[in-house]
Amino acid sequence: MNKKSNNFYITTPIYYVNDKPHIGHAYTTVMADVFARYYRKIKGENNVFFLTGTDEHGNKVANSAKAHNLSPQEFANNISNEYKKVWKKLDISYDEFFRTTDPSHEKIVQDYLQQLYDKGFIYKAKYKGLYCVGCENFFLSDEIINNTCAYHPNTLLVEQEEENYFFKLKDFSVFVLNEINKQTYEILPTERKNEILGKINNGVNDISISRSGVSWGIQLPWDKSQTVYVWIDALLNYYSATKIYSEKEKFWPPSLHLMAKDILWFHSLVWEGLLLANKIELPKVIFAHGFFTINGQKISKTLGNVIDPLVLVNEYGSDAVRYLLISSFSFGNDGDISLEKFKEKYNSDLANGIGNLIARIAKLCETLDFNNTNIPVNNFSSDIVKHMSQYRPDEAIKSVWRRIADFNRIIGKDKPWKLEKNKLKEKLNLYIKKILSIAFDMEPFLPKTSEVIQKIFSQEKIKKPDSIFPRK
Ligand code: ME8
Repeated sequence: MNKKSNNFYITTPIYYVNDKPHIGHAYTTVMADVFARYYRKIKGENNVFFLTGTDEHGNKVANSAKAHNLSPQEFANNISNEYKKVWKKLDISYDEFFRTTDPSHEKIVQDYLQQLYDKGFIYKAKYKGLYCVGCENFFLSDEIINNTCAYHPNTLLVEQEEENYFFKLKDFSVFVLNEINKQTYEILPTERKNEILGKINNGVNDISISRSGVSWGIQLPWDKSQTVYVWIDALLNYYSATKIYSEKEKFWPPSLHLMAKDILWFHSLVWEGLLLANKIELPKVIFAHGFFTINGQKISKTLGNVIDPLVLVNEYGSDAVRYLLISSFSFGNDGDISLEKFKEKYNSDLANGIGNLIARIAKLCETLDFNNTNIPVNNFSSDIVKHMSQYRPDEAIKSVWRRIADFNRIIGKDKPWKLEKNKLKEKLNLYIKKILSIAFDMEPFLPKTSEVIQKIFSQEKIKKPDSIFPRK
């Protein structure tokens, strides 16, 4: 495999289709979109592969389907379409949308596990433990709070005892640890990496890779009475995708797996164990961002505080929602979402910030009947490059907004409307160059606004546009 490859392969988790997407899913997917758009500019359109999709098997999905009186497949079709609809509204530029019920994936999973079985890395054993169907995962006693896991306070753990097939994760954890220490692949942010290292050093158990009591899943090729554990099926999507879609094989290994910290363990150890066992090169970076609450509470259907991204997009527009999500939280840390704060930020940063700046400059140009000869800028400013290379899209967008605030201040100080005509022309040329650079820097974050600004300020006769971000 070519280490110096110019390719960039970025993934989001594939989301469960037990319910419609909420703001947490939107956050990860918008962030992944920012990276994909950024690297398309840096590396070229054809050198980026942005994958998202849906995780459709397992009891969590089967139970929801049943509650809606639909077959799991019908229900999965509906919800995965919901995901596609929301991503379209948020201008998510994914290259492929993966579904684990794709028959080509099912075949790849079966072949993959058969290989591990033939190599002797899979064995049969009895397992008894407390299971959270919300996470589709077993929990150890030190991770349990009031008979629930930390992420699903309304879902009681149930005791399950089954005879399953197990993957020898414990054996491979030593090799994974070695790769982490060699920095062959990175877990970010560093605090998360240290947590994972601590957990591995505390001892790793082998992991069950099949279920006997779950019918909605991929059959194990060597024992048709069992289905593949939904997490194993799901993780393999990242690999399957490079085989299923045409001309994607060159993208292996993944450059960046993005997710929240809730599923980091699966992505930073289990996934690597499965890959090492089949001698497949490991992903480069696993990045886990924080987990969000809404007004201090866990996002939960039962609590009725779920924010539908579509409602937000209808209220503010897609770029505004993207901006609010990207800039409101430090990438990697937990955060709290408040609709009131979103509104304040919308008015101060978008309506008053960029909206005002565009209007002021365009109006000056229009009044002067200015002859514009500027052409769009074609490269990112050094701040953007620095922050993006450090996995800080939040800092990157903040640096753009600092420039916007400074710019508004400078115009106030310059008082260009008082300048004589020739001096004013000089100033406007300078302003336009600056705003075109801001517009280019904005593209990965606010693609529509970026395009609108570039259009306005590349015309020969600049006209003041209708308000881009009307006050709310
Ligand atoms: O775990 N804050 O799917 P899932 C931040 N199917 N991010 C959040 C969030 C919150 N409150 N809630 C959800 C699964 N997310 C598996 C993944 S991948 C091989 C299989 C985002 O639908 C975040 O990215 O429960 C989190 O990791 C993911 O949704 C969990 O999505």
